[in-house]
Amino acid sequence: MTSSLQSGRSIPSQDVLLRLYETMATITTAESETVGAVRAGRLNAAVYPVRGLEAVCAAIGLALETTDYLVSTYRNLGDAIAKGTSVREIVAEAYGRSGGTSKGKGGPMHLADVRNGFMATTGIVGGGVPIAVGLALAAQLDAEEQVAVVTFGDGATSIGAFHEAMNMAALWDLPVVFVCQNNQWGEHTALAEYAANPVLAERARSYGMKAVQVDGFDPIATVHTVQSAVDHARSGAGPVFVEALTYRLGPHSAASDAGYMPKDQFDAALRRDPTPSFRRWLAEHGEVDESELDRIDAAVKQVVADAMEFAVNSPPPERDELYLDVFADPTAIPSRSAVWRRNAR
Ligand SMILES: Cc1ncc(C[n+]2csc(CCOP(=O)(O)OP(=O)(O)O)c2C)c(N)n1
Ligand SMILES: [Mg+2]
Repeated sequence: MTSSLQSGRSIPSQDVLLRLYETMATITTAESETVGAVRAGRLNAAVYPVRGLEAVCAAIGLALETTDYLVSTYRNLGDAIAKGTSVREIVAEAYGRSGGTSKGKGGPMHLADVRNGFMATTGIVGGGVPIAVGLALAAQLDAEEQVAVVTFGDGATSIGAFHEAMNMAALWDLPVVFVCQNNQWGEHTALAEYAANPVLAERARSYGMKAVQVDGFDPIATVHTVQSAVDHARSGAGPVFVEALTYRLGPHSAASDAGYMPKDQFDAALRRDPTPSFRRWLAEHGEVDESELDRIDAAVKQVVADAMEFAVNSPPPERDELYLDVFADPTAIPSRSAVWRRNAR
């Protein structure tokens, strides 16, 4: 990676650099294993690759406390790892196994881990935005110093609920950070083909909130930007919109192809692939010893291999589990057939 990586910002401490690299490497490795399992037919689940988003996810993880809230999308592997959910539980959930975050009953598109403040993920594009605003409102009403962060794609900024939520957050100075993962694509449609104004941060500015763009392939710039956005929201100064400029380094979903993406554009983005580029930069600039990076890579490989094994060996949920965690008291809700039988008497 070039010197543009620093973007004129101060270089974080070695501890922060190492944590940043470790999280990014964990995301890249876990992604490669799970997507590989889908393609090999071993994992039958809706898995959405996060390649290209590693720095953005890791920066959010660094900026948040466990008690802070994070709401994500179907493209959630990196966010979940960065927020502190174990790779074991994430992969087991993808396999629909009892060792998963929701005992295998949610699946990868509905990953949630409330103990770690990873509150919800949804397959409804833009659906997480009002949920995060609600969490931020709760934090404000309770006078808690919590911040809610929500991640979503570029396409989500064209959804009505996004605009309703943005307006409310700005009006009430809610402690929420909107992180737009602008990967330049909404499924098979390029940003330039659906957005009259491709600067998505300007959509947020129109609601009177602070809005910034950052190179999401530059981990250090992203760490600085996300951290100051979280600090701003936590101080009570209102919401911030961060448009992280990235590129989708793969197909929309693990089961689809990427043939419609212009090859030159894709190759140019791949040359800036965040995790290997950051590794090279760390070693070349002497910020971290290469042997330390090797040690991290080996540990990460081990964590992911262990998670894959754990998931495959974890049993599916028992039948009795089906109605647990769904309603507060399943017996209080009559089934359709019970109501029909009663009415037929
Ligand atoms: C409300 C809604 N509309 C359409 C879809 C179908 N859909 C699934 S993913 C997707 C693309 C969204 O693009 P973007 O917000 O940029 O996120 P990305 O997938 O690029 O991360 C679409 C249109 C959906 N899931 N929900
Ligand atoms: Mg997108």
